Amino acid sequence: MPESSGNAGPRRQTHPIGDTIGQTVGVELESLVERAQAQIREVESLEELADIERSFLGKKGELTQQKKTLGSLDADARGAAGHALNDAVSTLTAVVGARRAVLAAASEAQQLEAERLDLTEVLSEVERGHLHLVTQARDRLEDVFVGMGFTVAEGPEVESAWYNFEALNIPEWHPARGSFDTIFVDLGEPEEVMLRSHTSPVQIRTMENNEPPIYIVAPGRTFRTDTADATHLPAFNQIEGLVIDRGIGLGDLAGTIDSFVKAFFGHEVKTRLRPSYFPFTEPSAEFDISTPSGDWLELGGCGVVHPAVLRNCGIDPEIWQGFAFGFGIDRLAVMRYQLDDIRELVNNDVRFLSQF
Ligand code: FA5
Repeated sequence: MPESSGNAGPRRQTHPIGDTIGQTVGVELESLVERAQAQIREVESLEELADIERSFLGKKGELTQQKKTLGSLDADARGAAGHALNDAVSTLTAVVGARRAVLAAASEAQQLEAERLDLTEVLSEVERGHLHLVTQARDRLEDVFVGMGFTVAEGPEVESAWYNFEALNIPEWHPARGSFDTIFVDLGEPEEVMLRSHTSPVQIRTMENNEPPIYIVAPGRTFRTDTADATHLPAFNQIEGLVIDRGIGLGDLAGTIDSFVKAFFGHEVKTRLRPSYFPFTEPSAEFDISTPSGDWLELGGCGVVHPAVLRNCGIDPEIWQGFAFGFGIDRLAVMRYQLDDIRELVNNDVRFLSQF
């Protein structure tokens, strides 16, 4: 139904504040409401808004005080002034509510902005790390050998006496056993479980589990009671090589070592074999590489796989022959990067490591 039906309009208009006191109340109220609205419009924080709300609408607020004057008016004027006061309270409550909503939204937006993470931000100076020298050398060795047709094998760092010694033709009484400076683990029979002192046990594990022909390299950590000095670490890395095929001899070993050294160090570097002794190879040799100053540097040991080792792994030495080699990756990194002391590799001095 349309509102202008000829009936009485809103109460405020049908009950004008008639008498003097009523007029006084009406005028004061109007200016109070205007003053309050102006203050509310200008307020910039929720806390200040709450103060203003309290000062007009609170228990001791100005509007509440006005209500207390109603008792001194006559009945008619009291009714009109009462309505006017209630209207003023509702108006101000609505204005405070609207302002509070605006301020709350602004404060939330401000907080979101402060907590914003710019995922598209590009940092200009990113300090990138890189692989450790020994890891770089190991990766490169694997690449070179894989390029020559080898696959990469692995074995455990904790070994039994069988794999670390006996299957490699080093029985308990053998003097070579003492030369490996083994670190034993306090498990099972005394001196039966140990940290592997070389990567040669991986030869045995590979031959036990694979039919020849075999062409593997096995890089990994090895451990000895050696005291750390310029050329020794108690925990160091070796890489083992093993080839088992028909008609393999010392010439294949020498050719393989020479090819690998030239691929790793460069074509100008020469290699040589010197007679040596290992119980698991016969004949055995140490292999050296030439240095720019004309000296020779020992890189590792090698030899033709001993028939007893083949038999220990169930391989018939009448049909299959092979060669093996093993050398220190840390010492190789020392040579390649011309370091003075092998301990630099484990001091973890970032100023040193970041140069490579
Ligand atoms: C062996 O460990 C034999 N298993 C190598 C081998 C494999 C011979 C296959 C024949 C056939 P040797 O003890 O010499 O050999 O160690 C080989 C290389 O490991 C050394 O030439 C050296 O480069 C490195 N090496 C040995 N002890 C340490 C150490 N404490 N710190 C750093 N590198 C070491």
